[in-house]
Amino acid sequence: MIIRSRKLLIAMITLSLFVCSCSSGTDEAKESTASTNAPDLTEEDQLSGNPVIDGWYADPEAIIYGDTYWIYPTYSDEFDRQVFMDAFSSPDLVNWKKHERILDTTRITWADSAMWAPGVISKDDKYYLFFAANDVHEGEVGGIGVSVADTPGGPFTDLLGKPLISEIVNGAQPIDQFVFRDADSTYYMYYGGWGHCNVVQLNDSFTGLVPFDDGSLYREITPENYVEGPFMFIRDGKYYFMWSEGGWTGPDYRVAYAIADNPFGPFEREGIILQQDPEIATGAGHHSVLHIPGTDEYYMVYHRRPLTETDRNHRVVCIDKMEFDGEGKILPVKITNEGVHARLLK
Ligand code: FUB
Repeated sequence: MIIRSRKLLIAMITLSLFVCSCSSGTDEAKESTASTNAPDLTEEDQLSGNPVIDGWYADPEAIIYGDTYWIYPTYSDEFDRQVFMDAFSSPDLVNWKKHERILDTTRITWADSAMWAPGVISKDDKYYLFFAANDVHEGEVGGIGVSVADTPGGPFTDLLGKPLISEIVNGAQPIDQFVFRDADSTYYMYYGGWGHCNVVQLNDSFTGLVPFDDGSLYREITPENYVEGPFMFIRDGKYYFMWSEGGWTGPDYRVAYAIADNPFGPFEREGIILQQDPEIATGAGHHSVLHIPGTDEYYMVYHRRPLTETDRNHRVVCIDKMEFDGEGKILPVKITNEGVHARLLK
């Protein structure tokens, strides 16, 4: 269990003040006095800190299952070492538990590397994890797969025994899938790298695609500047479509968005809402959005690169508040070292 809290920080400050003002007594006694004297902060005063989880991880997909937050990230390492996925769960956004190897290539026979960007959703008491594998190019084996489990922490097993999408359609590499449940319970999947984004409709069992009215299976919806990492949510009946721009290996990777009346757009670019801050971190992008049901509270969960790092894989998962103005436009997210306050779901 990783624990970071403002309470602990204040206790440490109190301890150092106490140490400075005392000329006698054992270290043990000082410590115990310090913690007894720490202000009695409520749970909400605890802060997550950023990064919220330890280790090199990227492309976080955050979701709420019951009274628990989950983060499913890419393990950020060289492609040939990306042969598994871990997940993280938390009751409050502050204390996170690691679930190791919820999915790995021993259970996905056609995948051998580059397991990227989980897209997760639950349906009919099952938990689904869509993933990309093999960094697939034309004519190669790989692409977007579907795995399923009985619990959010897995183990996830291959639903199809082969990729759901392996071909390059409309120039989109089959990676970075996001599964979206529309208001009418239709399931769509947005996906695509290499600067192109497609949407497909999933069948009821997630084993195949449903043709659109015109008979096509794939519809390109690429907005201006789109590179990869699509995400969609509905607020007040409007469709918010978000994506990453720039190169994921560089400092100016960022997130932009559009608002539409329907899941197919057109998606007119509103502007950038997440980017690097020279005081905090670079390469902030490939995000997901957490919404607390029944409230107007939103969080952006994303990856970024610490200022000390230039290695492309040295990416960490962070969380910050996301807010709207009175007209429903998303305000630029301030990336922080503090993260967010504890937020129980119960
Ligand atoms: O983590 C591997 C790739 O990097 C993802 O698929 C892209 O979105 C980028 O974040």
